[in-house]
Amino acid sequence: MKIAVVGATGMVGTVMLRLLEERNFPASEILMVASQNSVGKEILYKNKSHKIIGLEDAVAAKPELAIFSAGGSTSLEWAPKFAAAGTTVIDNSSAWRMDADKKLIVPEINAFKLNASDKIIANPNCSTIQLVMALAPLHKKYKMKRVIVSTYQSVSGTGVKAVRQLENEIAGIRGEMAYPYPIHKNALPHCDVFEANGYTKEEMKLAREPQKILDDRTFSVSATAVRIPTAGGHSESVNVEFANDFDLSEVRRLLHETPGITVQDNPDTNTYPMPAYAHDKDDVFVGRIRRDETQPNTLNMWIVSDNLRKGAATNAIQIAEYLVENDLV
Ligand code: 11C
Repeated sequence: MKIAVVGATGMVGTVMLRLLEERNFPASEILMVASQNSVGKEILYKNKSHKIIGLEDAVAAKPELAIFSAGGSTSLEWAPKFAAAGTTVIDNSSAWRMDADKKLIVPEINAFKLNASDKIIANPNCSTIQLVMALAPLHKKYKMKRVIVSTYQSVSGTGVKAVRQLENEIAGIRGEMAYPYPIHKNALPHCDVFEANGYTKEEMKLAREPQKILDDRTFSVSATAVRIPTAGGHSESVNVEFANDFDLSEVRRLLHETPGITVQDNPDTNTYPMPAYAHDKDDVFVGRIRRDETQPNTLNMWIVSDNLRKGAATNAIQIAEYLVENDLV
């Protein structure tokens, strides 16, 4: 199997290569693909040096699979070209997620929908993935009506420029700004661009993507997305109103039994999910599970996950693994 990693030099691309190696992905050949100014440079993979190639050469090489993390405009232009050459594309950008003809996949929830004719498959937004991972088993059992989520998002979600901004501010160095304000000792209620309705694009992803992944438009999600000066992962405070009542110990059991979820929930020992712990792990961590005492059938919880792993690279590679294991590429 020949695979291409498009955006191999980026933050997600770098994690992707590390994971492909860690998980021993069955690739006989790996094409490192990046923008023109990186072409010709070398990347180390499995102790071997690989020359970076451009998109045109990568399409011509006809890999069976291409995993994209190169931004929306690159995906819009190039994913169809790869697909036309017979390559199955797994795309980590927002370009195709809400396209009615493309599937939006979190493997633990809806990989069963994939078939060999899916040539462009969308990977959801990072803050969506960790949210739906925890919501899916509870929705199945108690039926969600409304979700209110507030996020506390890592600077790594914005990219390398934002990570550098935080590092520079901590070190007292004046440098390039990824955000309109300092992020050190600050919290910005502003992830991605604002839309006409006053919400940010990130907030609207959280509102729309879960309905598509869970294939259900009977529940709604209202989101406030906040950038905080952390680097290890995204955190979410989540309030869920269900149609049916629940038992807290059953909620914990359902989450505990869900592959990909680790419950960390013991106030007696100060046990709860944190980005410093979730960093570099693949699971979604859930804790602070408690009843909302202000209204019936309503739950509060706290969800944390490494946004570059399960929120991006791990989820994309799990999709690739599913395609390979089920002979869909
Ligand atoms: C953030 N969620 O943390 C974004 C990063 O749509 O894939 C990923 C953007 C996307 O700002």
